[in-house]
Amino acid sequence: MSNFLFNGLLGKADPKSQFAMIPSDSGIRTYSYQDVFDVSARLANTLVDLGVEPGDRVAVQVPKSIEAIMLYLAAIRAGAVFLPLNTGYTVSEVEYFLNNASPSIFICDPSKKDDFVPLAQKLDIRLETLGVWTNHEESAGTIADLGLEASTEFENVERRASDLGAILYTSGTTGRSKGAMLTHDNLLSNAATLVDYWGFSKDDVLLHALPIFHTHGLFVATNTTLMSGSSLIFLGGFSNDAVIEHLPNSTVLMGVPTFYTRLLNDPRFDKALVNHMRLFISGSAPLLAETHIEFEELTRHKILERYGMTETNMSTSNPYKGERRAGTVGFPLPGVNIRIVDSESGQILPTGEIGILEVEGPNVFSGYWQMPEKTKEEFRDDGFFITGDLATTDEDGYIQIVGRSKDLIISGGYNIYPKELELLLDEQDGVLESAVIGVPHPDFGEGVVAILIAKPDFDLSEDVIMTSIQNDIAKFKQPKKIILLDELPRNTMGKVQKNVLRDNYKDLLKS
Ligand code: MLC
Ligand code: AMP
Repeated sequence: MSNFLFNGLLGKADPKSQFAMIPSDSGIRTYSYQDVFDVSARLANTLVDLGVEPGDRVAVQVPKSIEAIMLYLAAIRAGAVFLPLNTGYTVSEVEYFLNNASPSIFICDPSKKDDFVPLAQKLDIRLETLGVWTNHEESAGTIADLGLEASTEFENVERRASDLGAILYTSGTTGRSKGAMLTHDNLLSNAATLVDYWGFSKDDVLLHALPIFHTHGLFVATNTTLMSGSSLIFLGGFSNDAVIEHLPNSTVLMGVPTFYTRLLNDPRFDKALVNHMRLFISGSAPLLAETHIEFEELTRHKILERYGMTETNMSTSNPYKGERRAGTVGFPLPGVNIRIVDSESGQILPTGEIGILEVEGPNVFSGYWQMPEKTKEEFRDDGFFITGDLATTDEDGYIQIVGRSKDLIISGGYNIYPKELELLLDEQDGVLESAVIGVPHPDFGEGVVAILIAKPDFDLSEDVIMTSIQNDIAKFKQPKKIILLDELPRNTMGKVQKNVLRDNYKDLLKS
């Protein structure tokens, strides 16, 4: 039967071609496209046997593995909605997502199963596990074990373009995360556009070092590979050692800016290592023009910067063939409409002025899961999505992202909404109020700093606060530094002046 996304991604795949090479401490495994069909069918059968029905959410928080990618494809084949969660989220953060999305199954890391049993019982959600497969003698979790016994034949559940394929949660300015609903067409149309725009062919080998619970590593990197019939070198995560070891056998690297700044700081990373490379792509956070220039000076490669968002997939890109301009995110992708408007009036602004970037096209999501009001607020009546990013265009039409109207910190490509951390800090013993800001960080671009005001007669300490929040919020969202002040700077309206705080502490994390 026709399954819009699965057929679109794999309809032309050559079963004999290699899909992935997976290096690990226990050796190298390979996956052919035939394995992709077989393993995703086994896991789809397993999901169905466990009671997953079309439209059900399949929530997963599992370590990065090629089987986790197969689980994504299996959920799609079974007509379900894939819901990946950041592996850094704590049990209490996961509780919110499971409560909100009410999946029929939650698949976690085998080593964390005990932590989740009470939660799964409380919410009445089936709990299964999937780990990294390192050794055929050992279990890689219940889903993998069941999959081994399941058939490699699976009749895909019919899904149309407008059916939901995935929900990815993005934090919100109010502190509440929202589930972005992505349709089969959102994902497939964007993959098709990127394959074409970036010149992917079956000869490409993409070095995959990104996490696979976000748009970048899951959809941009993986869907383009599948759709072009190319292959992956699939790393468990980013490290200079692994990337430098595998670059010689790769043709494309996709990364967040931190990948590039880390590589530039490594004396082993030089022109000879990457002479053969076809393409370096950066996104998810601003790539400093100086990083772009330094990279070009060292390697003669111009990093191709693109811009996207969970809600919109990829919206703009520097050209593959034309000039890639440092400090810009290029042009709207084919089929994507972009406009820059005045935030108050919604009027389109003349070239060169700074306004809010709005997007419309087949790439744009269909709304926030069970939040019709929030969805309405973030769309214009004519269907344009209000990104909250501040942008301008130069005289040649290159778009520059110059800031954000939303109170958001992007650290190493991960989004952190200050409100979420402020709400948690305000609950801590002795805290009167807090303000959370992002300041320049040499490795992550921006780093989180929390400014706290103590209640009268309370002595706050950075250590005590850090210890008391550690089980409630993912490590990457925790402050890199806490500052204790007597009061927060406020304007005449009483609003906290975060710009003053950002300026006062701009050098705090620099070294
Ligand atoms: C790790 N830490 C971070 C962090 N990553 N802190 C803040 N921000 C981050 N991004 C914490 C660790 O827990 C650790 O804490 C300390 O910082 C040092 O960690 P590390 O070992 O140096 O980090 P590492 O594991 O190497 O990870 C860094 C990274 C990773 C950059 C490789 O963060 C990463 O893979 N980022 C990619 C994110 C991504 O894929 N974003 C796409 C979103 S989609 P301690 O105290 O234990 O030492 C999207 C749409 C689009 O945005 O357009 O693409
Ligand atoms: P997320 O919600 O995790 O998908 O993050 C999306 C946000 O990342 C966007 O709204 C932008 O603020 C930011 N972003 C993505 N790509 C870029 C880029 N190339 N330059 C600047 N910001 C970017």
